[in-house]
Amino acid sequence: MDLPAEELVDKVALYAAFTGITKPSSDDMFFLVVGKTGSGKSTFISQCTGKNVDIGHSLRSCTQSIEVFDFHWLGRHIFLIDTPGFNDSNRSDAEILEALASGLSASYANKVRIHGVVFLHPISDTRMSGSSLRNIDMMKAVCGFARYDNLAIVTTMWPRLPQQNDEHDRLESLSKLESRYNELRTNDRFFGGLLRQGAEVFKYGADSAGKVVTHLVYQALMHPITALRIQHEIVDQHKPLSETAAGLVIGTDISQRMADDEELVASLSTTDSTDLTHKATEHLENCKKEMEILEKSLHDMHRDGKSRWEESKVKIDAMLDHELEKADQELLDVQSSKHRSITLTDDFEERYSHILCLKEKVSNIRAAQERFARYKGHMINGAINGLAAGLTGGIIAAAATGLACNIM
Ligand SMILES: Nc1nc2c(ncn2[C@@H]2O[C@H](COP(=O)(O)OP(=O)(O)O)[C@@H](O)[C@H]2O)c(=O)[nH]1
Ligand SMILES: [Mg+2]
Repeated sequence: MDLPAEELVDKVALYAAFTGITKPSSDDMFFLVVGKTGSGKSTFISQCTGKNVDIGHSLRSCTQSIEVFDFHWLGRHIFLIDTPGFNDSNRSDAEILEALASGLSASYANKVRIHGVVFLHPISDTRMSGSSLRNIDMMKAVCGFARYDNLAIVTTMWPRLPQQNDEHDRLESLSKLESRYNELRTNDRFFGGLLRQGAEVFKYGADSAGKVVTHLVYQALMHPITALRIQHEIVDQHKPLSETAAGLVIGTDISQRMADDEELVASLSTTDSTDLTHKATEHLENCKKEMEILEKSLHDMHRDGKSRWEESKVKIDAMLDHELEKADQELLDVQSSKHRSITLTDDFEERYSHILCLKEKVSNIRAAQERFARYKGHMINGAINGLAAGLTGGIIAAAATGLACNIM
């Protein structure tokens, strides 16, 4: 079983691959996985990787930041980049865009290419909710492809098992879902235009995650992507987030909300609605904070990322030290027979295998520390690319913070 410390360093290694700190091989492929919270991103990734991805069964969004997963398929090393959905209850769209843009810019600056995009959409959405539309708009703004051959739209949440006793109801609900599916495929406000521009649509369940990945691998070989629009805008054109297509979508929305709040505050100032004034003022402050995030340039994200990395580095080191100390102590106790259960059973074989197990644990943590020290060196010295290393630091820092919460 993997130790938390090892998992942590594995995460660092996957981020290092995505952001080009360690050079990927020319056969490696990187796919973005996007869609609103609860659309089934983690479930899809779990099916691909066979690994335990944090699948959200509550309203809380599990992926607070970008997370990277990997597996082998068709003889290639495939990386899936799990992204947080826009219009989420936990984080503002500006924060989500910043996380996405920092990761994608670092990656592009270090010559790692995105090979395709998986967009998940729950067919169970009875009508197109605001968050579904927002996520479609943001995907288009972030990618900005001339053609969408490298996009797989995966509809999720199709009914699973047929219920024999309510066949009539099942057929009726299926036929409703099918007509919704057809509307999604034909209406340009949804996926119509994207499909005409080369995107492919899948039904998750009837179509496996492997089929989707296979499609994207072949598309990537036939239609390689040079850059996503947001990567080009930030890295090549030096635009701040607010001037990118994705930043403009969010910025317009924030400006509208600010105008509404200002109007509300002005109308309330002469009345006695203290609570409402307080709420509107607080909301206005949050909007201003979001606007400040959008003002960030590549340089600002680099600086912030670097300082977050410095903080997280200390935290990760402390976690590794703590784990090693605990395992060392446990080993000492067992070796000196202080461990009660072992003394009581007095079973030589059991004791011997326990000692071996603990020795392996200690050596695994030491190996994790060594691996981490190597990545740390790259980040600190900017050995590969000073600019991107700082950005990567920010992303790893975000991941490390999330992991620290899980572990402690
Ligand atoms: N019925 C059904 N449930 C699903 C499907 N995909 C995901 N879920 C469930 O929907 C919830 C949210 O899925 P998750 O993968 O965490 O979504 P994420 O927020 O996009 O990562 C979880 O409870 C999943 O078990 C699907 O295709 N069909
Ligand atoms: Mg998830």
